[in-house]
Amino acid sequence: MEPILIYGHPLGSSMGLIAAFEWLGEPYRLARVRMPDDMLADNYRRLNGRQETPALMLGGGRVVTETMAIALWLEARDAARRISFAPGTPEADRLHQMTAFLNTGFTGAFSPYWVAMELAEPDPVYQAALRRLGRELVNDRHRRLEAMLGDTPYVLGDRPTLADAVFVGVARWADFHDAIDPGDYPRITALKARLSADPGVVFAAAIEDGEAPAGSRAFKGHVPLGEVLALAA
Ligand SMILES: N[C@@H](CCC(=O)N[C@@H](CS)C(=O)NCC(=O)O)C(=O)O
Repeated sequence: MEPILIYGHPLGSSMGLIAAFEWLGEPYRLARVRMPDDMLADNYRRLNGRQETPALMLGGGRVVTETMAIALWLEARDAARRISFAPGTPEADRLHQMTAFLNTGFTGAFSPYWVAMELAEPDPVYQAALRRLGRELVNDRHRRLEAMLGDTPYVLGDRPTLADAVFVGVARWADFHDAIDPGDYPRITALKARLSADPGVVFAAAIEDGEAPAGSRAFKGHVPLGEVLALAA
């Protein structure tokens, strides 16, 4: 059975993992989750007890959750080293360091914005404070990332890797929340522009938008969420 990536929309971080599957080029399927509605159903806990996306369904009902774990699963299958580096090398260490930073501090900085947006009852004073905190945290993490990036076209060199995949799904949240001035971060802004023109990312974004893009040799189609949940039972 091909692995099935369970991705969330709209604006899910998992969009970057769809691009990673495209870059890897190995057969895969997708299952689409409307956030948060589909994840609130009790049976979704079979896939992820924390009711989050992404998740990866493997043969025999085995499920891998957490972006970092899915990225490592992809790395282990990347024999041709298309999206990763040989284990034990300084490049592999740098990939893990960058991916961890992007999946923790960089992603987590947006939490106050999401809390402000998803509050059950409006509370303008609290929401304004959350947005202020979010802006500070997001800009702090952007400053750090800007300093960590070199003058290479992608996060770690001249080709996209798993670090770019983890970055691209999340980086657009800064624009959605109007959290940054793009001119303050020229390397990040150039990286976002380059990645948004990348064929794998264009494909992933079209899938997320509910389109049926052509041109992928690896993507073998969608599986209804109900069928994936049955596999996990
Ligand atoms: N630590 C998890 C976090 C995943 C996460 O926060 N996913 C978001 C979507 S990007 C989610 O499912 N949020 C719940 C919701 O939207 O209700 C990971 O890295 O996979």
